[in-house]
Amino acid sequence: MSITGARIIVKYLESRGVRFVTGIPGGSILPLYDALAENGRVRHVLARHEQGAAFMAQGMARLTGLPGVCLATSGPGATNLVTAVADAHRDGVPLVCLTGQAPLDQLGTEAFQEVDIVAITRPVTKLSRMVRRADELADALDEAFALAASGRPGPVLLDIPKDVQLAEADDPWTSMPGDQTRTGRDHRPEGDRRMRRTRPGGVPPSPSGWDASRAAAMINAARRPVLLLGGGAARGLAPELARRLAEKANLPVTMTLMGLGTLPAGHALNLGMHGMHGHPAANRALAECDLLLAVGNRFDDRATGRPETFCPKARIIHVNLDPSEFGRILRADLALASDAAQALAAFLPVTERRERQEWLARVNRFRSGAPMAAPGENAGCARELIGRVAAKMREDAVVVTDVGQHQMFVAQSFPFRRAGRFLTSGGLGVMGFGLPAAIGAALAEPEAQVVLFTGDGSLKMNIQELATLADTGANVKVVVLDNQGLGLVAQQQRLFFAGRKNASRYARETDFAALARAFGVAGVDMETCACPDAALGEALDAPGPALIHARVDRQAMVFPMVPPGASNAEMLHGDPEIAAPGLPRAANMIL
Ligand SMILES: Cc1ncc(C[n+]2csc(CCOP(=O)(O)OP(=O)(O)O)c2C)c(N)n1
Ligand SMILES: [Mg+2]
Repeated sequence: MSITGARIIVKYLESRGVRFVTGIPGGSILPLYDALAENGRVRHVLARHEQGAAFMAQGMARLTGLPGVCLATSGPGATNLVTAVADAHRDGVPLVCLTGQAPLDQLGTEAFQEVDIVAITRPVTKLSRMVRRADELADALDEAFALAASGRPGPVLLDIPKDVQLAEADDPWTSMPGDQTRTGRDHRPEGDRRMRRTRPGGVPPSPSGWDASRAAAMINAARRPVLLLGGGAARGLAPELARRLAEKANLPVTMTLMGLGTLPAGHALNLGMHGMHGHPAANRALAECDLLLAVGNRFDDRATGRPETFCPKARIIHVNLDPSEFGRILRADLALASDAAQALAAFLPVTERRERQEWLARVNRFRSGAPMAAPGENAGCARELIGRVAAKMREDAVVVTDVGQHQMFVAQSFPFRRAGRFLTSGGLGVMGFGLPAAIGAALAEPEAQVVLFTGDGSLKMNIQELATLADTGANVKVVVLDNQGLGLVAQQQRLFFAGRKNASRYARETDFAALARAFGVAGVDMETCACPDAALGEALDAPGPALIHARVDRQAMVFPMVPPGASNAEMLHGDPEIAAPGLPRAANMIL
């Protein structure tokens, strides 16, 4: 029996257990949309911009660990995906993008909405390819899903000309009766179906090629060790194993932005985030440690500062699933290519119990000596509002941010209690990530409490998705920390460009609560309501979407801060002129 290429795609998605696809239709992908409508079992979420669609799919993928799927038409639809695809590539998020393309016989003729999206996305995908025959679609999809989820996850793009979607091919599910993987899959329960077609490449490589005892000997011999956890350690069993290893060997723990939540806030060994806006205690511990066990991280410059001054006294063990990360920024003494959980499980039995009282006492002194709040921060500050929201959230809430000062305030002060439930654009730092990612997360897990902390600049980058939020009724609470401008930019201008705030302040205020209502989302303005705290509580508790507009200090800056290009030891604790007038700048630096 033969079916169209478009039907093969939809049947494949269904058989794989894909519950949602996101996207916007257009001429060259209409056959696929028609097949989706005919099938009716894979739900399509209509975004208002393809970047929004891709970030929604990312939100689903970041929360569940399963590949998110987004669709776009050829030309502008496809190019609108690119920023979110690059973001998925940088943060290791499994994403499958399916784009329509001009018919095969028009390729290269500058046909209407023809663009070489395969070439455009090649540097920011694990694989980007055109599928030229309907009978290759099932295998191409197999490869795309396996590759997106295997090793270090990432995005894959399949470009599918319109005539390939319309062409007939043998039904891969009935034409290969001897092949178990393609027979009768539609009738199996979803969970059983989901990974059925994943090839062996989907299984993380076993650490059998290396010996955990060498790493354990280094950990055992260390007097001042630190365990550093990145985003790769935030999934599956890794957080629990990391906690057990840290407790057994008394390793103080620091996390990257992507790793936050892996060890719960408040844990005695938790030093918080390190790096540019990290906790001074974490940066000091790294400056003094004699052994760094780094798991699932990639030594991003925002985390390491000037690399040659990072952990200057330490031997370094680097565990990463992707060997191409080794030596890119720092040369480790021992580099182990492994999934985080497998490596931690291998270290645990061979790592010895140690008290390390002197080191822990020293690290605790760092912690009590350097508060996170900058001198002069007032009660109307972002940090305080984040704390109030956090106090009203469940422990398993999903926290999403955009990019800017508000993101760093959240990273510094939200008490993350669960691993894998903090969604933020780390490596690429994309303003506009937050709203669509939060919608995706809420759709993937409808029972979850999802809160988005966004900035007035970032929200405007994908504000059109408020309409999608209203359509879907997804349970997202949008908290806008409005400082009337591009706060993080203004901060750098103030600190490093003699205060010349060019193009970082908005002339007019936006009435975000009214805007939300215009889109069909409940809007609360904290300034105009009689009892702001009660209004905040009510908005957070009410089911379904809501936007909370809060004004925050326009002058506030995020401290501590390592100036770009400086060493993590050169942390500023406050604006020298504001926080400590008259003092030389060096007095505000640690070490
Ligand atoms: C798409 C994109 N464009 C520009 C930037 C550069 N940038 C980083 S933070 C920032 C300001 C963000 O403003 P807002 O969302 O209001 O956050 P705030 O810093 O004010 O809290 C800008 C422009 C970026 N990260 N992403
Ligand atoms: Mg702002």
